[in-house]
Amino acid sequence: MEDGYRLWLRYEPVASPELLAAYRATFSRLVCEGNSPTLRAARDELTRGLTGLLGARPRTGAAGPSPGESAIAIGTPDGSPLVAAAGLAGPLAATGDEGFVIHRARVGAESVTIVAANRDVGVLYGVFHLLRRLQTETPLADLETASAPRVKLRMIDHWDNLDGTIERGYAGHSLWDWHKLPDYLSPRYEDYARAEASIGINAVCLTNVNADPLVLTAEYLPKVAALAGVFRRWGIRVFLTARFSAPIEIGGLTTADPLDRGVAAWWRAKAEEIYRHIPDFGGFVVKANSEGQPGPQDYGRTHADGANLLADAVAAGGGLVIWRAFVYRADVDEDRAKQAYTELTPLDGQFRPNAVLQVKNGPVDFQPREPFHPLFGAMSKTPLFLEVMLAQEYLGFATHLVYEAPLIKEVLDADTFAAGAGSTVARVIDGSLHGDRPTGIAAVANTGDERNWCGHPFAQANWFAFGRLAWDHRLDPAAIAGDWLRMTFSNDARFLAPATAMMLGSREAPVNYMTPLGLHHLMAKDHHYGPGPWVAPERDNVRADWTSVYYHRADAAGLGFDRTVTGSDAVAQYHSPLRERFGDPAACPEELLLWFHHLPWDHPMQSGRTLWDELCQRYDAGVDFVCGMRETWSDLAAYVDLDRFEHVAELLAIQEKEARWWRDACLLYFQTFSRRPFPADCTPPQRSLAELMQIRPSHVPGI
Ligand code: GCW
Repeated sequence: MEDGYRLWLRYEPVASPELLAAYRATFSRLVCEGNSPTLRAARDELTRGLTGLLGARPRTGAAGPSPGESAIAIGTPDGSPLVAAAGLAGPLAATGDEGFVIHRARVGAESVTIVAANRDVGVLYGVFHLLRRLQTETPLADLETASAPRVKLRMIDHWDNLDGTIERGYAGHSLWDWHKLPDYLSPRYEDYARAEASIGINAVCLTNVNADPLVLTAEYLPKVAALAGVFRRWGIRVFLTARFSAPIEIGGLTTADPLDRGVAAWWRAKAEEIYRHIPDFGGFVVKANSEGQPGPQDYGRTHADGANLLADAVAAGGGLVIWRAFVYRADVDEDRAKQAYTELTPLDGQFRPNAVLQVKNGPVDFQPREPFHPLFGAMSKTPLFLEVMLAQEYLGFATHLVYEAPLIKEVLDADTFAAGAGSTVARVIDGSLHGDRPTGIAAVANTGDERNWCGHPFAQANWFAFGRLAWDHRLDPAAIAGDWLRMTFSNDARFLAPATAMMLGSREAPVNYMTPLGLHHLMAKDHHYGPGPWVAPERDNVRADWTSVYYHRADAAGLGFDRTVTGSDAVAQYHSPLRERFGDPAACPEELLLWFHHLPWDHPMQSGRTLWDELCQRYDAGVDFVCGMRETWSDLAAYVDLDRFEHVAELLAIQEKEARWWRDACLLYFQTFSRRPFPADCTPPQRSLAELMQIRPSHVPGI
């Protein structure tokens, strides 16, 4: 049964007879000189992959080639005489610690494909790269390459709780079986690590940022060490979340004040204890003074004081502190979209070299579309990591097919203008704009213990695409989708063209059926599943910046959040020419219009329609796209196994139902302010607003 467990590492037999013959002749013998755990992992993966793809296990050992056959050799110049003799010092010099070179050469009388790297982990990445190229039916002539990652830390953040639940997890329970660790190591840990390594992920934070200090205790550290022990040979370092008040909760201190000597000593001792268990421990990820989490401000200190306290503790072990920039306060009346910038920019230059700020793609919270976070243009002296979310908290959970690579790419390519044109977010995070520093990108995981890892078969594509973009942010989302589809389903061109088009349009669809034209944060309270544009502070007894009315500001006059100089002036947090562009309704990109402006219902849009009519049209377009995806998918039955075909088809049916739910709820609600009829070409909602407001699903996952 095709249950999706194998992800994109299926290694099904090569379908093209010509390519199969060519590959068989080229990769008939496998030479792996050297014997580290990582090299063995690379060798075993290559054996497994070639065996599946070519239908025959490659021969190993030193025996010479049979006529017409040739070898594949993997290794480093230090560990492999064959690789050392291949004369690859030049190209290898540019590939650093993790990159690799794939080169076809004659060694003596033999023709050899060489996967070479400076370090074993680079060999591992080279092997996965080569296998991907074979899985996607690449001609032999195109296999040569040299590649190196553009950022140093490529990280997956799990929001997994120690009780096995996952905050914002929609694919089952946590993969980490804390109860049975460290004695029982589920085989799934290894499969997880393989999957991460196959896309270049080299860091994993195991625990939720809403952190439980228990994970830092003597009871749990051996469990963490056991997972780190599995992950290590796959090039993955483990991080943990640190609850800022841990010195009180598990240390017996009376304070967690970052400037208190006893507190600093406690964190140093704790870090030493962790390093005794996990010598390559990556460091701490911290959410502090945000959404009720404790932090340095509880003691009148700054975020820099807090980050530096922990950075000093892990410095001796070579660790990092990843301090999240997702900070905003309940007791402050400033536009939430502005608060992180207001809070953190004065601290630029005050962080230790091993402290970094991790910034979400947008200034509010992983919405279907946001402008890029203004902090990316404003902290030139502080290393910034980008944080994106693979779990679809605001993108329909695991029932909606949404390919997120275009969203991630949109923020990477966004120009901050911090040092003139071309100062893209990608160049801020890869260190090329502001100089050498820790560089990184992180994603909130979308995995769980469901058999197919991610819940929706197509959600695997987001995990895959994130890894690929983390390795090289210049990659094209279409090319990544193509690779994933080929590896996951089929190399058949008749399948690939429509399936790729479906994926590429699938991000704009939820933007349209949930929050078009720059609207944001219209979801239901708490669980965030389904629409809730009516959520309001008094009505729902919740703080203002957790409501929808705070963000959409609908009234009889119009719709949208005025963030220009006449409103919250959030535009001032962007450099020229962006602040002028965003600040002028005539120049502001329409997809961000209502993020920055409150506009009359009859505001003229580029299409010639009024704002109200355009809003209706966008909501409709979102639903229409989902209907189109259902048609496309049903035409592709011939290329997909029945299990996955039906699974996706049924989920698409749910998505259509939910897209209509979103559209109808939002339009009927906004109509109470616009007091305008639905345009003639808009499908009228079937249910009343009152009925839609009654929908209150129980036991929604992921809270
Ligand atoms: O998106 C919000 C989520 C919270 C999450 C928070 C964060 C882990 O609703 O569940 O908390 O972001 O990023 O810290």
